Amino acid sequence: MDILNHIAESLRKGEDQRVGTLTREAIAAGVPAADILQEGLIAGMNVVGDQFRLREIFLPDVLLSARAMYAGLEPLRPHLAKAGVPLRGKVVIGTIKGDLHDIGKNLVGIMLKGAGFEVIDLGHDVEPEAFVDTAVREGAPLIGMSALLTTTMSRMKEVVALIESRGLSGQIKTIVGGAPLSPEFAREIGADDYASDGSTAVERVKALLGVA
Ligand code: B12
Repeated sequence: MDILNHIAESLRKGEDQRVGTLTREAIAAGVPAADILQEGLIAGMNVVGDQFRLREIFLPDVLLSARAMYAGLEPLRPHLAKAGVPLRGKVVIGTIKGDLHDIGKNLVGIMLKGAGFEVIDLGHDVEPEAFVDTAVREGAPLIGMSALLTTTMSRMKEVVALIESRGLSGQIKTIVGGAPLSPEFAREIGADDYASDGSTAVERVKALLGVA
């Protein structure tokens, strides 16, 4: 079994220390960070998601795998975020109210930082007002929202509505993401854009803010 399969398998089993060690070994062996992320960590988490849906595993198992994901992301972080890129603008990100899933949102934050954006991360379970208040206070032209639950994704439209009701349309743009979302959903709630993964998010944010 190659090292990326080992990482995926250890993440699935929730072995956080092993995932951290294997990730460091893969980095030292020169495996590209993007491959470690996609074919190791995310591949393992996808299996966890499928097993959880089929009720083959339960919430405590998913929590252990989430902890293992973070153990792998930690050494990977500086390699995903390239150093020395000039600042390109501020982005406020967070996971919407009621939703505690933050792995994907954190990955998007890492990728945006790596591309030279200043990222203000409000964490998870974020009130719609907090997104808009922070963007106004910080002078950030973009809000990125994440949702992993079909029950919380609809709350994103409250942020879009707040931007409109405060007369900030055009000044503050929005981009949304998370596994249950789609470009159609983004259009439906009036968000400016949608991205399905971290690297697409970087491209879409650059386009929205008109930076090269
Ligand atoms: C890990 C996990 C958890 C962990 C979360 C730990 C953490 N700190 O995040 C824990 C154990 C806490 C958890 C809890 C729950 N979970 Co959960 N969880 C998952 C799981 C297995 C993986 C999610 C993940 O991290 N994926 C990996 C990341 C990298 O992918 P991602 O989040 O999709 O992010 C990428 C893109 O979507 C995009 N993206 C994400 N955010 C953003 C934001 C922007 C701005 C942009 C542009 C892009 C973008 O880029 C990211 C990077 O590529 C999913 C299954 C799945 N396949 O999604 C279930 C899943 C999301 N959970 C589910 C459920 C039901 C729950 C619970 C309700 C369970 C319960 N009975 O209590 C609770 C909810 C708690 C709450 N209030 O939020 C369901 C949701 C079903 C639904 N229809 O809504 C899923 C789909 C599992 C399933 N198959 O049933 N969960």
